[in-house]
Amino acid sequence: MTTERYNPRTAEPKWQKAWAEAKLFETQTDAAGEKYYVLEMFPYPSGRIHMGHVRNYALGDVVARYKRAKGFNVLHPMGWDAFGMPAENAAMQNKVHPAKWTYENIDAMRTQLKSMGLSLDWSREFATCDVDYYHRQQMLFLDMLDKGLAYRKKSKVNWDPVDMTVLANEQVIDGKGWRSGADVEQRELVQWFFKITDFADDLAAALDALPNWPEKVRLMQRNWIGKSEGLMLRWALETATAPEGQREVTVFTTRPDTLFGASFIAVAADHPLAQKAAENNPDLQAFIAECRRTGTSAEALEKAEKKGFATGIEAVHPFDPEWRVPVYVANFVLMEYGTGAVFGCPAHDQRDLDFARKYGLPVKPVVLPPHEDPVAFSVGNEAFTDDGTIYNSGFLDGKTPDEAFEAVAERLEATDLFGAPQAERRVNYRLRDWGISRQRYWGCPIPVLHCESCGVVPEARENLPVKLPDDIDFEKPGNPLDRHATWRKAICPRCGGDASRETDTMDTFVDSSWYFARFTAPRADEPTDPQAANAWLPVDQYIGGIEHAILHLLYSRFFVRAMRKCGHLDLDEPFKGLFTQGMVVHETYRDGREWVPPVDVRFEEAEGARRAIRISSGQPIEIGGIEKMSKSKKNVVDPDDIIGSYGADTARWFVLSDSPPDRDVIWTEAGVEGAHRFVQRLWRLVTETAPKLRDAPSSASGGEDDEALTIRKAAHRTVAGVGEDIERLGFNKAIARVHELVNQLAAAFAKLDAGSPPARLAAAREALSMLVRAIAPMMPHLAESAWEAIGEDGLVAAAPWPTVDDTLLSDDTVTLPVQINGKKRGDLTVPAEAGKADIEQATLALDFVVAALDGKTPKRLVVVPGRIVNVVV
Ligand code: ANZ
Ligand code: ZN
Repeated sequence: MTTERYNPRTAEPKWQKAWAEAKLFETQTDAAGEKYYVLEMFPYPSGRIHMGHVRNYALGDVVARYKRAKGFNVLHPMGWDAFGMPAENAAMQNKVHPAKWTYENIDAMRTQLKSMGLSLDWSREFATCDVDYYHRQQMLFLDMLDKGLAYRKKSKVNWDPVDMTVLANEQVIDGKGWRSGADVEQRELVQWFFKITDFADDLAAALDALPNWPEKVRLMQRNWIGKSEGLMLRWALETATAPEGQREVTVFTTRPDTLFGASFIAVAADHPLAQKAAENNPDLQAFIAECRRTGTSAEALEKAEKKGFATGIEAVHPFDPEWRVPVYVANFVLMEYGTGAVFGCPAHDQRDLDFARKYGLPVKPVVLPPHEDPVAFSVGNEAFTDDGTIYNSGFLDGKTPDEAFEAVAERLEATDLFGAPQAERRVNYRLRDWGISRQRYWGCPIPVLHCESCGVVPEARENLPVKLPDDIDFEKPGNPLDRHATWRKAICPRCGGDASRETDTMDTFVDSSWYFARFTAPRADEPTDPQAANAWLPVDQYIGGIEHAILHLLYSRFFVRAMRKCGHLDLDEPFKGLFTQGMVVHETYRDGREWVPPVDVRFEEAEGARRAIRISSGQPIEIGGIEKMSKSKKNVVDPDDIIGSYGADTARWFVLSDSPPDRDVIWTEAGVEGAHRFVQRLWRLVTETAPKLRDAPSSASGGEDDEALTIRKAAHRTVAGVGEDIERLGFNKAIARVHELVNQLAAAFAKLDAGSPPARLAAAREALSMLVRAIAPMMPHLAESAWEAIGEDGLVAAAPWPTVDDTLLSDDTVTLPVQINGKKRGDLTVPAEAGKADIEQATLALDFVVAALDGKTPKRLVVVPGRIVNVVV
């Protein structure tokens, strides 16, 4: 009998259309079933989807389809993170309007995503650059302004004088603007901020309530928030050395236990004491100016050489009025952290040690490492930062650092200095408020006005949205909104006088901080419909790249807290489960200094080695390392090409099958071909078996037929295992099970004919139907074609997950690895009591063994019951 090959090019569009027409994936909030919200991080509309998207969306789609089959009311939406610089760059380079560029890209990428057969609710689609969306974002902004969660303050920024814009720290490379290459300046600008620090404690503490997040992401967030408990400690200044009017300096320290090891005080260049001291000191003024030229970021300071300037001021040790320590201005102290002043204890802090060695300051150890001799111990060029026993420290001697911390805190809290306690406990956070002002066009306008008489005035709600003007020019650098002829002119909603619009737009991270909430009621007049938001949120499973582990997730966590305060939803956390997928990587190819794309490469086997030949030149080229697919190394494979030649199911199957989803997957042509062969094999199995089952009884019981029971057990076990694997996001394991089941069924079905016992035919029919439903989340199109071929009703995408008969799961079979010439090629599952002869026979029926033998008899067949089978060909 001949069967036609499965043709994804006709089948896939057909099923996509059928799903769309049946509105299968359009979700109603009040539909039956427990809610399940699965979301993949929405894409930036760069123009085309890449393999990373394919992997991300395939992962989420398996979960969505599986949960739907399990009876959940599944929300699986898609949209576009559509504001941002690339659209403006395109406008500058290609003279195309950012909106046109963005929406054309969205159209192209939507078509691509649809060709993947994703079970998305497209009726909820939006782009963050839609007026409808940013209108609601402006409403949120005004609410946050009301609640004191948005405010303006002066802050230091990296200013690119050529592009005339503020740059993020990451956009400053070696002190130069990433695009312009110009020397970046530090400027003070009035900027808008969100008060994320209001929630610092909760954002850190609530991480413990997120067990379904990767531990490493929680750790990264915790470090980013950087909670530290310490003391605000006031030091008196020696009057004779202090600038006029200055009598004390307050430091923030987390190590008051090391106070007897203090050897200097250092303050930031912008600290008021430094400013005062510099008034009559040009050298200090010059030093301060030099400090300001280093970047603002903590990383920049970390890398810079530690430098200080002795001010001549002396501070009095809190525990000894005779003991004086010198005060320095130092480039490594950040004005924005703590108090902008520290005391240095060189023996127990590496930075302080480097500084002390450079300026010849004392290094007195006060924490003795375990098992060290107090007389002999000294610190060389490495500070001792671990735990030990306090010594050289008067009343603290013999205590642990924690005990000493307490003792110092208690004593200094009770000590008076100029009429107030000398120390106070303080919790400090590394987290800073979130600066959201961007001097860009393609972003959400901040809806406020500047009025000459009223100052900063929020735009009236009824005047929203503040729409971006369409007529803009990108001829000159800087913010096009600033130089627009009329857009800025507005009327003050408070006094009716002339006002001008704020021209800053919001950081695009704002757009992505609440989109998951908008999806729950995408057309609501208010930013959310609180009922829908509370019904759907939190997102049960969020899936995306680890590159968003910190900012995007933290900002979203802040947003649900802010939105709760404004009454838009009532929710602790936005994402209950988080999964960060690995990258898609590929070999690189090099022709001299030129990178060669995989499509221009073919391979030859020469002397047992694999050689790469450049197709266009016929010349051998170098095979490089396996790296993340990137345009710069040209090691990219276009999803369109793969879907065009093999179909979406093959692409989905391959990205899901090859490695655990949190690891990188290596894209290989051979792997894709293997996936495609499997698609065809499944199709053959279904279409060759279906006709034999036409008269099979519809209910399978197994009965007394052993073979029927074996078939049923295999199917039920596989489905149970696949379900568990999908729940745990172990897709590669689920796929391995399907492979095994197909091997078993192929062997069993080959022996079937219309005259086989009815029980066996019924078991086969049941197994086939279960197999089709088990692959449906991963290969939804092939599954539909197969569903139709076996004569089932309706769409498999709407069919329930097969019910597993637990009595068939008991473990009286064993699975043995099967090797061919010593290399594992597959598995064999046999009844636990199977003897050597049974196992031999079953091995020889495995189709990969049949293929390897190619009609010959094996040289040897080694069976170790319960352990392994080896076929020597
Ligand atoms: C004395 C000391 C002794 C310190 C010692 C450390 C080790 P975390 O944990 O990150 O909060 N520090 C405080 N403010 C600073 C600023 N504005 N710029 C640079 N450094 C600053 O770090 C707190 C510690 O970092 C503080 O404790 C202070 O140095 C320093 F053996 O005080 B410590
Ligand atoms: Zn006014």
